[in-house]
Amino acid sequence: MARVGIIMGSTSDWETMRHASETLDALGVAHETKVVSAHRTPQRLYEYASGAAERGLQVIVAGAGGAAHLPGMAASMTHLPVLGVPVESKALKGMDSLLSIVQMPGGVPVGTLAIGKAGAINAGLLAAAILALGDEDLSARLQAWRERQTESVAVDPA
Ligand code: RP5
Repeated sequence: MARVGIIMGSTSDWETMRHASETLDALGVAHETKVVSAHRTPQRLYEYASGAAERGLQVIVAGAGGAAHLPGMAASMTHLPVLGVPVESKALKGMDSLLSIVQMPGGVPVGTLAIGKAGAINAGLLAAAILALGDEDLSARLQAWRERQTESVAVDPA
């Protein structure tokens, strides 16, 4: 059963959001991926976010670009932690996405990550870290992942 729900505003976001999915795959975290648009499919968003906890999801990762209301609207309809990934937009390079996602009013939090691929990878890692608080096996896998990353960093630049 999926523990993390990765949602995105458009199929065009998949190139970015697939990195969150691949990170969760690498850590052995069951997850699902769906296109859910705050603007184009508001009813789908309502049903997804309001039913997420009941379906067993524990964390939602939401990626969107431009006027990126998806993470905030999802957070308004669930008590689950919502991690927002600003997708890089063509017109404003993702600054619009970032500011749309990060500047939530007090009371409805969205954990906002970096713009683009780095943010998607880190959303996967952060979702895993949240779940690892109550899952020793996952915690061990996450620590091993971090150790492998450390070991893979070259000492010499060339
Ligand atoms: C947002 O509009 C999506 O999250 C996407 O990043 C952006 C552009 O969507 P498309 O026009 O490519 O479908 O809703």
